[in-house]
Amino acid sequence: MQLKDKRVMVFGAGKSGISSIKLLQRLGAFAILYDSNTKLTIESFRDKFDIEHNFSLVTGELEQELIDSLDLFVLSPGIAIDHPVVERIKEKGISVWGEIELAYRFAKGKVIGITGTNGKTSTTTLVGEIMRTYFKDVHVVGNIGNPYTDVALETTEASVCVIELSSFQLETIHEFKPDVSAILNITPDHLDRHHNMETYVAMKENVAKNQTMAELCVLNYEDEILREAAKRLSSRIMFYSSARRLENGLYLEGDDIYYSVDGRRELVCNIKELKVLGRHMYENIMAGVGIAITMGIPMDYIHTALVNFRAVEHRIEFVETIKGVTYYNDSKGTNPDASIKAVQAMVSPTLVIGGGYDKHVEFDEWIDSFDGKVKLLVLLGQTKEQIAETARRHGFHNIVMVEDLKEAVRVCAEQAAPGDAVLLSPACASWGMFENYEQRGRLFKEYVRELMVS
Ligand code: UMA
Repeated sequence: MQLKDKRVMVFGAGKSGISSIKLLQRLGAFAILYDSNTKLTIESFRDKFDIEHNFSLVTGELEQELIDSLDLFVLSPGIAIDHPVVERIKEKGISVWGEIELAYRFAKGKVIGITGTNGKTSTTTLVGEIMRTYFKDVHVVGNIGNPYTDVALETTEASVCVIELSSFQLETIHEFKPDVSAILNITPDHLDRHHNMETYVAMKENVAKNQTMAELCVLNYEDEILREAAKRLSSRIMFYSSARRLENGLYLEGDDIYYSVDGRRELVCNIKELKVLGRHMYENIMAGVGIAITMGIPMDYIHTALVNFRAVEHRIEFVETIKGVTYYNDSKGTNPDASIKAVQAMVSPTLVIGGGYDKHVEFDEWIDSFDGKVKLLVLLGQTKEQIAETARRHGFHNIVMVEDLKEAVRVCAEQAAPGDAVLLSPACASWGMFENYEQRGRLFKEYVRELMVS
């Protein structure tokens, strides 16, 4: 679709919306930014893009006449496709594209799409680093925080875009077709948005929905949902496993990761060479290696990137050791499964800070994973009562309720003994109390560092 002189409305004035507007302006479209927040003014965008040129801002109620005048509607990931405004747009037969679809239609080069409930950011970062050892023009974009629309028009046939994709972003793709995709794992998350697990799984599978036998999807063999999904997908499949030897694909055996083709295996690396820890990280590594092999990267380039790869910020990130207590920031633990992996990675008695935005998920398995290792649970946010009730039901009673993160850090500092670990891994999103998980993680680190001077 040519967008020159077309009237395109973008819903959501966050990162994705602003980048979409910039792209639309460059394409010669008339861009209308729409947001529910009535406090926004045109002036708020002066330093973001050219507000004088082919642009208007609308907030609050949407006039039907304006809707009728639109050629295309672009949706930010934070807004659901069943939002009443979006329903009105669909009723008029106007196409609704996500920000990813918009970027894809105008981008060139190779595309790698990575999704899954957990490990997306680490894997996307790793794949970006491997790609950079071999290709000149690599862009790491998507849910990781850099909108794809920001780079779409800079790409050439020689470019590689590595895209982290959330289930939100995959709700609104149409023609998006990655050359290589990966689904890392699927466990309950975002059920408030997708309503049920079936829809959530379907959104994740969307990453591969347009792929054919000319493209490949990398899947975790140890995830039962994905093993089933493989039967439905129309792409070629490459599996990886952290628990068994595979005839074809990647697997972890002892301390070694192998790549196998018809049973003939090649050593990828020994996990002792790596700077990252935990079975979940070895799984992410295997997914990344599967993608890299498919992109034609020689094993020695892959190996170099693997041994240099470090954990990303907010993912079981070491903060400080103060009075013998070690603090870890796992603010990226925004669902129970991620937080289970963080608890499992701890090697000493641990005080956990949890709770946050309510995504309508259950916390039973997270509490079960405490397994005698967690000595105190400090809870905050919308979900604190639900988590406390679940914990008590599972026989865990050492719980302290707090009002905010600062108080949580203070309580932990008071109750921890030398040799203990304090882990911020909330099992919940940050929304409602913080702008995002990054802000929550940064504040946690700030509060921890304040303990050093107190
Ligand atoms: N808005 C409305 N009406 C609504 C809801 C929101 O007008 O009903 C407006 C808000 O007023 C605000 C804007 O929409 O102005 C925010 O849009 P957004 O929520 O889509 O946020 P962006 O800043 O565009 O960030 C999005 C992703 N956010 C979400 O999916 C919630 C970012 O992922 C992503 O990094 C960014 O695009 C760039 O691609 C963050 C995230 O939390 C990290 N992702 C979730 C996760 O990882 O679990 C999915």
